[in-house]
Amino acid sequence: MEPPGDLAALLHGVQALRFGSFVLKSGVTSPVYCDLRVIVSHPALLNQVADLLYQTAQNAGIQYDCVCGVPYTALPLATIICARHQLPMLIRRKEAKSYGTKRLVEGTINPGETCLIIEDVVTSGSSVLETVEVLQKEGLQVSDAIVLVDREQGGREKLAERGIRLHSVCTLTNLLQTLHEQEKIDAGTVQKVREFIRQNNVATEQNGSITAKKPGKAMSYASRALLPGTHPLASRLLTIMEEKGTNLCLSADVTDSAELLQLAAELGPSICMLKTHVDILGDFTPDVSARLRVIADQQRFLLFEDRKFADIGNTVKHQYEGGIFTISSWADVVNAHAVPGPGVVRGLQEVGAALGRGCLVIAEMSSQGSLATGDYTKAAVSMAEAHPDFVFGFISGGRVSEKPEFVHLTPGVHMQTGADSLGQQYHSPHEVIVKKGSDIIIVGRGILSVANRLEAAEMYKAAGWEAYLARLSDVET
Ligand code: S5P
Repeated sequence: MEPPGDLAALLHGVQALRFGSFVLKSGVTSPVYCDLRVIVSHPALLNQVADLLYQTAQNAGIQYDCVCGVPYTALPLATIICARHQLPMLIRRKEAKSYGTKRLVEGTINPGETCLIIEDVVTSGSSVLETVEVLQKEGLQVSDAIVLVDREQGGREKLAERGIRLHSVCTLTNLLQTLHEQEKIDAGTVQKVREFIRQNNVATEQNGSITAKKPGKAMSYASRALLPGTHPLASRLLTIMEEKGTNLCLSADVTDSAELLQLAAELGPSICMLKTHVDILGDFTPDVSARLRVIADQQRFLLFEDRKFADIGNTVKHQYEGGIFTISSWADVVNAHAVPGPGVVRGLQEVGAALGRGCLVIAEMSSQGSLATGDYTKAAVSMAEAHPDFVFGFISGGRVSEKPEFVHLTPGVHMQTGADSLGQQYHSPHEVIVKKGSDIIIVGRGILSVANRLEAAEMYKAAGWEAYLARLSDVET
């Protein structure tokens, strides 16, 4: 949801957002100060902010039983939301009473229920986490927090590492942009604040440059999205994954266009990517890819045409751009075999780079007897890493590159491990994500051959995500 254009001006107008020089609790001097305590004196704005927070939760499709505001600024906001929408509320005490019940949470707690967190501003995420921990100790489930302003200083990643998704109405960057457009702040201020955000990120190292603290295996998708070397398409993908809570790519290997479009629409919320083989459709027309594009944009997933280009650069250029499929006009992602050498990537890049597309290099294959092993795999990885402006990841059995900017996608995933009659070999989501360190599970028949495909997709989504969270918390690595 886009925040209304006047939100920035209103917050600035009541001095909830100020620019200058402020010494923060931590002792650091900040060029921006964002504190919403003052909005209780402005009832219309208070209501508007509460509405925006509620709408953000609705738009994200979050299911919850009760609401808790992080004390104290978000308490009136949570109160308005709960009163207006008839939702039970919980109040977290900052200190337990020294007399009486000594409770840390007021209100009726029903263990097992899901509680939504409301917050005004997130910087490091620590205030949200404190509240989450108190609620979890009471037996409540907490997986989502809604915030008005994300200061983009690493709080989102910190929370994600603890299994909490942060949904923000707007970011400090959004507010800066709007105020600059409205000529309320000058370019120098925008620059100073941007630099401050960059230098003061809890998800980065002390020297202020955004670098990976740990290799890709233990970093969150969200923090990898922020690395300076991450391809913009990979950033988008990693952000979608974190926001939707899914690392599932559906391999939509069907031969009928209507069925493909129906799958995209119905399973869209469960996936971060839809993989196609458009050349197996018996009734392909350009209208099919156009419609697929609309669904992908609406439902926020990427389109991956699994064309596996494997020819000289000049030929793959034509195959990518032309023919009846005009793949580059609609597919975000394509893949290439390394066998022709780097010319295949360069040819594809000539067509795709300007369109903002990206490519995966096939470093390993899931099929029995595959020749893509050992030195071939190493050479494929080097080829990919040498073209970071276009190649953003791999098709592989597990993690083949130590660079956290690169994304690994693994096919041959099924709850029932084993093989099919033609040499496909299957591993479980847990094995692929936790043991092999891949990022995305590609599932075809595990979902397509089940009567209730949506239910199966949700099951793979949950299994993939659970494995990712286990990897983050280093549980079973
Ligand atoms: O090594 C590979 C690479 C790919 S992209 N092994 C694969 O199976 N694939 C593709 O993943 C394959 O073309 C198919 O579309 C999908 C696996 O389908 P499933 O039904 O076996 O899950």
